Amino acid sequence: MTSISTSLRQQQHPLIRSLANMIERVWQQHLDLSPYQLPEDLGYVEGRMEGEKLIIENKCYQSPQFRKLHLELAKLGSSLDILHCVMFPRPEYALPMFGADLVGGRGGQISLAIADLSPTSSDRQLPEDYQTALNSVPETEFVQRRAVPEWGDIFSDFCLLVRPSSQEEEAAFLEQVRSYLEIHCQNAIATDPTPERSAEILAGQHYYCSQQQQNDKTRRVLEKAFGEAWAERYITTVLFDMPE
Ligand code: BLA
Repeated sequence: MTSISTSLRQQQHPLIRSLANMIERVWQQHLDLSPYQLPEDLGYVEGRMEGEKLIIENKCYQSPQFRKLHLELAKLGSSLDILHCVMFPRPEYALPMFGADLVGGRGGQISLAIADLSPTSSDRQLPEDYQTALNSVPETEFVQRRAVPEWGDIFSDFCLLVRPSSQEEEAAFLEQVRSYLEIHCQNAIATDPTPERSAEILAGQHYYCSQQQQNDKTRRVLEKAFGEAWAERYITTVLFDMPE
C-alpha cells in the first residue's frame, strides 16, 4: 500500500500527520486490505472557499471484516486542516464503528479531536470484550473536554472528545486512539460472522450515519467550497453512505 499523498500530509498539523500515519500502520499490521473504489470523481477534489483552496484527498480500503475503511485528509488554504476516518464493518460482523475527526484551525491549534468506538447493536452497548479492553486503557486528564453536540447520542461512554492544549495532550490523544484502534482490529479479526444479526447491525449503522449527517459544521465547509448539491452528495456517498 502506498502512503496517502505524502505531500498534503506533510503540510498538515503534526498531530494530523501522526494520526494519519498511525491509522494506516495499524490497518496494515492487522487487516487484510484490498482497494475500495470510491465514486470516480471523488477521490481527489479541489474547490475554492472564500478565496482559499480546499483540497480533499481520500484513501479507501476494504477487508474481510470491513466494508469500507476510509481515511480522508483535507486542507483549506492555511486556515483549516482536517482528518476524518470511519471504519464501516460488514453487517455480518457485530462490530462497533470506529470514527475519528481532527480539525486544526488558524494559529496551529487543534480545536477538535474526537475518536470513538460507537455501538451498533440494538441495546446501544459495546460488546462485552470491547468494554473489558477499553476499561483497561489508561485515561488521560485533558484540560479541555468538549461538549457532545445534540446529534452525538451515537457516541459511547469511551468517546474521547477534546481540545488538546499542549504537545503532551496531543501525544496522549494519539496514544489513546492507537489503543482504541488496536483493540478494534484485534477484536474484529477474532470475531465470527453472525449473519442472523445483520439487520440489527445495519440498522445501527444507518442510525450512526443519519446522526453524523446532521453535523452542520462539516456540511457548511463543504457547501461553501462546492455548493449545496455537491456537499449533499459527498456527505451521503463518501463520508457517511448507508449500505443497502
Ligand atoms: C466538528 N467538523 C467539525 C468542525 C469542522 C468540521 C469545521 C468544527 C470544529 C470545531 O468546532 O472546533 C469539518 N470534518 C469537517 C469536514 C470534514 C470533516 C469539512 O470530517 C470532511 C471533509 N465528524 C466526523 C466523524 C466524527 C465527527 C467521523 O466526520 C466523529 C467520530 C465528529 N466533528 C465531529 C464533532 C464535531 C465536529 C463531534 C463538533 C461538533 C459541534 O461541536 O457542534
